[in-house]
Amino acid sequence: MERTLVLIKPDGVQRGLVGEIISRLERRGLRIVAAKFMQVSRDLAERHYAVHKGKPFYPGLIDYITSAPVMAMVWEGPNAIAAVRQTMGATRPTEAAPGTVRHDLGLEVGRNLTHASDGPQTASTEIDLWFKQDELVSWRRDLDRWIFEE
Ligand code: IDP
Ligand code: MG
Repeated sequence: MERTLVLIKPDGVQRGLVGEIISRLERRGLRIVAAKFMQVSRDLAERHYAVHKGKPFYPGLIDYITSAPVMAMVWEGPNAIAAVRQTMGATRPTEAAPGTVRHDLGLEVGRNLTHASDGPQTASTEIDLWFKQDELVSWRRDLDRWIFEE
């Protein structure tokens, strides 16, 4: 079972799309592990996006992610990292496939609604950056055997 960090960015929160995006992940069959509604500090934003430091869009990206609250979450499931990135769609909404969050709900790369970890190493680092161990809830759903082959 894989875990991945998901953020509903300030535009998703401001536009009232938190429920819609969570609903898509739930319906996909992924299981929520942690959630926290929070204002992101500049320090956390800079650590989260450290890999993009120096790129032209970096200052705008830090302003964007700190501009209003976000919904930070951890989701799990088989191949959860790839599954969540697939549900979110390509980084640029106009390149994202129809049916994805970014295609269906967005237009601009700088307002692309969500973040999702892009690999096992980043997922692990990002989950540790955003959540304490005791904020992660290990649990089972009665429905799991109808979603997970196990
Ligand atoms: P990802 O979120 O799909 O993993 P990354 O390439 O890791 O995409 O970029 C991180 C975030 O930076 C994007 O989600 C987007 O919000 C922002 N971003 C990336 N490229 C651009 C750009 O060219 N202009 C403005 N913002 C960008
Ligand atoms: Mg990324």
